[in-house]
Amino acid sequence: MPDRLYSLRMRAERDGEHCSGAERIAPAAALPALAADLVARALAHNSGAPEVVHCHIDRLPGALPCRPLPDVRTYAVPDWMAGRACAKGLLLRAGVAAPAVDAALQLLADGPAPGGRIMRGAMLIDAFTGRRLEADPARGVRVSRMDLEPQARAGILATLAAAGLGHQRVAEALVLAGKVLQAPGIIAEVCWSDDPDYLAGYVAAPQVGYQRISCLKEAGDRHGGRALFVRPAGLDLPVLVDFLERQAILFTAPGTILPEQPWRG
Ligand code: WAQ
Ligand code: MG
Repeated sequence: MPDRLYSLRMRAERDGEHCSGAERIAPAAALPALAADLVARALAHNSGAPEVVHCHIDRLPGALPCRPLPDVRTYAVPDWMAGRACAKGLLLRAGVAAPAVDAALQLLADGPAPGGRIMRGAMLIDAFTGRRLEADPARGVRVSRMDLEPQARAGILATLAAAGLGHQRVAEALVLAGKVLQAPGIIAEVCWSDDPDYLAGYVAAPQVGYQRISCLKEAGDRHGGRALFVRPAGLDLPVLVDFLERQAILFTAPGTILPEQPWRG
């Protein structure tokens, strides 16, 4: 019987606004060092010192579902405006209606929480109307309880690094998008960081996987976030939110990693 695994969740805030967060799954023996790492990360985050750091550990059920990570493509764009056009094209291709794409990209650009602030979680957006579905527009839905499988972790990170994708943000975003793409009723996700120095982002969709876009915002821009587009027909919102927030999932292998290509619209 393998060791039971635990979910470790960290998130930091200041003045009620999200600063940073992380999601890990690990055996008990790894938790003290991992918790110390995540607390150090919360305190060192370049958005400034947090006021509150939440660290939450809970034990997971015995057998967790295991999946491969999504395939990865990278589209090279000359600047953030071309990047937004690329994101729009990829979202339309995934089946999101134009008004929903435009509404989501505008919200991410302006700050999707009330007052133009950063959200703690993701927006849930009706893929046809663009209407927001999450109960609390400041909190959003926090995708939680997902990680690389502990035994497979080093190998997957080495594969990503060998493909030029060694930045910690890439692995974390791939794991998050990997879980989102398994969720019932999801058509696509779009994301860029709130970090003013990290300009790449992605559009993920079930048929194509994780499509990186080399630049989605201007250097120095503190806005960012995530929008998950949901098919309204047959939607069971509580089931979807429970899956995203509570159902644990592990990733055991990398997907196919394709070479960078220019975006040709
Ligand atoms: N669940 C839902 N939303 C989240 C979560 C989560 N677990 N973590 C972060 N967010 C939202 C929240 O609104 C953040 O402000 C926003 O996403 C951005 O988070 O391939 O680093 O951690 O080069 O700043 C993507 C591209 C990087 C990586 C994304 O996001 C690549 C990134 P950040
Ligand atoms: Mg961030």
